[in-house]
Amino acid sequence: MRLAFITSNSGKVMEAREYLEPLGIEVYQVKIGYPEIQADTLEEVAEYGARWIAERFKEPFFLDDSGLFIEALNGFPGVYSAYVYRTLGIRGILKLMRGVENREAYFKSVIAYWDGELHTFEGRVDGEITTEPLGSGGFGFDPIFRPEGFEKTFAEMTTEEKNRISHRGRALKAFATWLKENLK
Ligand code: ITT
Ligand code: NA
Repeated sequence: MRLAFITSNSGKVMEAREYLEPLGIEVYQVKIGYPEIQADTLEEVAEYGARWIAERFKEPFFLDDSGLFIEALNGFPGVYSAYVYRTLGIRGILKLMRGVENREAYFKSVIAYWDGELHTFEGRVDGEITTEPLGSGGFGFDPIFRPEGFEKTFAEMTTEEKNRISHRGRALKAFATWLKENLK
């Protein structure tokens, strides 16, 4: 089976392939932009995007809306993570966090799968914001996020290591489990 992943982000596609290809699901990237509405939750953004795509794309697909939630910043950048990444970048986040003691943060992913109906899968990972960027793997905020219980940032891990514990890996795991049950 082939499944479309609607995303502009090829790092996400790499991670999804690791989970879904062993199930015999070939993931192909489709770069159709969709409106990311201003909403309070990733779920709302993902659901709106999926319904918008479903009007235009006539095969089963999934998309992923993710965000980095920093406790000391009251959850910022959260649902605004893509915009903040493009504007402030990781340097900007480190600057906002300069001198801040509480460095707790989490990543969250919501995967929305559309097969005529909407199905959503979530994952979260807790960790902390480093004081400098470390590592060159991964993408996005990976160089400044160190998951709880690890000495390395996501950018210092292989895709496989990151996937095993990450927000997206957990959402993908739930998605893969559901597909195994429901694609029979
Ligand atoms: P889409 O086309 O799939 O929406 P995007 O990169 O805009 O791609 P999101 O809106 O879901 O994706 O992501 C919000 C921001 O958070 C964006 O800047 C990403 O680079 C970043 N991000 C998402 N997942 C991440 C991860 O696993 N590690 C580091 N940064 C991540
Ligand atoms: Na996005």
